[in-house]
Amino acid sequence: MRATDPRQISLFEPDRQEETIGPGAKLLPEFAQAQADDILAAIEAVAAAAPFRHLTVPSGHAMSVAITNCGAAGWISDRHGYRYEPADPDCGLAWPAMPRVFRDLAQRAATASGYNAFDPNACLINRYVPGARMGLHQDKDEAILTAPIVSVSLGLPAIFLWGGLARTDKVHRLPLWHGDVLVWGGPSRIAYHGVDPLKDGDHPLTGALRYNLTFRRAF
Ligand code: MD3
Ligand code: FE
Repeated sequence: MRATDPRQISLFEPDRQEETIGPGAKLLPEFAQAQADDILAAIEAVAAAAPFRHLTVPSGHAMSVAITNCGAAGWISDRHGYRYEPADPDCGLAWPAMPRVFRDLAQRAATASGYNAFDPNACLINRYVPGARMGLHQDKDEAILTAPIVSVSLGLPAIFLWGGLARTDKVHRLPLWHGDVLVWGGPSRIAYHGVDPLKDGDHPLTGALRYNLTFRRAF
């Protein structure tokens, strides 16, 4: 069994190389590790102003993943659909500003993947507890689909699922560990993707949690 076999997920990452995983999509293993403490502290500060919440999707179900946002725009969902909003609907105030450590990391990752001058104005923060998952979906609520999405994983590892441009395309499984960064641009920007139910575990920095940050140009 290879060290990266998704059935063999361990708390700590094996050695991996930077890898193009699809057209315009790149894995930067451990790219965010050195900033992890600062990023986790900044997540706490964002969540103090805009608490994590379980949004309702149009079907009426609550997401198992809890979310919050920072930046000029925040992604939300309710009975009526999905959209970006300049203010937190729970309190009516603007979302917290995007911390500099977030923006700098997202821009460095984009540049390292060949996307210069990435200027994200939205950062969606997902928080997973064991059992939480994200079904296969496309990210198409952004007005500008030419900008990449930069994703940062922290804490417990997860199995990321990604398929093609059709829901029925073959789904690949990719383990993501603490500090891993993915950059999705070009044709891969609208690929179907999701996350398997999180396995239980105890990470030294996050306990039984996984965080994922996605940096987007919303409008
Ligand atoms: C591929 N988040 O927030 S990150 C999401 O781990 C989301 O929480 C997952 O899907 C998570 O929308 C996956 C990797 C990712 C993020 C956005 C993408 C992959 C993507 C957009 C287009 C294609
Ligand atoms: Fe997504």
